[in-house]
Amino acid sequence: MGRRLGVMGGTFDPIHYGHLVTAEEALVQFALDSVLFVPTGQPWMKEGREVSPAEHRYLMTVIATASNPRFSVSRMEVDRQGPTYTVETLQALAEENPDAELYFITGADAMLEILHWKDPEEVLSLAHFIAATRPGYDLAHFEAEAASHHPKVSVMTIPALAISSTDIRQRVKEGRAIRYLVPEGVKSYIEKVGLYRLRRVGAVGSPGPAGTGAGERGSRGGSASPSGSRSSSAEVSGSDRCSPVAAPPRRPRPRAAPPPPVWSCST
Ligand code: DND
Repeated sequence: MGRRLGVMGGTFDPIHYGHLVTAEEALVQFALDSVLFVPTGQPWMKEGREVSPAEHRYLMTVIATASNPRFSVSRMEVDRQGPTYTVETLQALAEENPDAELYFITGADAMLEILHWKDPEEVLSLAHFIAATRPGYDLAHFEAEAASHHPKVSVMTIPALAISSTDIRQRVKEGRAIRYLVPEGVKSYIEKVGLYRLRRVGAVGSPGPAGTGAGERGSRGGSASPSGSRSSSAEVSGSDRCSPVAAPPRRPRPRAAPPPPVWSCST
């Protein structure tokens, strides 16, 4: 029997314990040999939304999976030019691993979107799909959708972890705790690089398969050093890029305090 290779695709902005539990459950429940995490390069379906640079998302995924010998991370989508399409990833993985059966792991809700992905029939022909549902998930809703009936789609129940990347980003922005939602190393990386704290500047266009509209913002914008010591102008606007400049003149008022400095960020 060939190897059973799990493929966990995601934007991972940031990766969290919900993603890791899902991959581990798939490994055990579907007797997979290993799981390959594949962070997206330019997730075209998130267009119009700011997405952190691919290099940061890739590094956080490496950090999060480092302690599990059966998890590894691919740069394939990060290094590929243009919008990220799963069909191209699965084609490349099938070619590189001719002895392996591919199992694409995804949340059930994301699974239902698959008919809107690029070349959905081809995607479904290249891999088995494991759709993860949490206890209490409305299975009737899932089963009512056409994609769930495909012979290559299986449902997997996982422990409920109401964690989302959206919530984590919001928490960081508001200075709230994210400990125990993400691995400690990912938390440290977010703090060190300053992700999610400030609004990023710059935009990268990424049309969808039908060439739809403007792309996501800043998904690949510049490369980050692995040490995270410096970010490019299209990434996080750190304090090293900001300096006080003279405040605009104000009408003098009796006993008025001096005007505060205005911060200007070079881009
Ligand atoms: P997301 O942006 O949803 O990733 O992307 C998932 C995959 O779909 C990626 O590989 C994309 O390239 C692919 N995709 C999307 C759209 C179009 C196309 C391809 C195309 O080819 O045209 P997230 O980082 O948000 O989440 C990663 C996975 O983890 C998802 O499957 C999500 O449902 C799941 N997840 C959870 N599972 C369990 N518990 C939680 C979860 N939070 C997210 N708490």
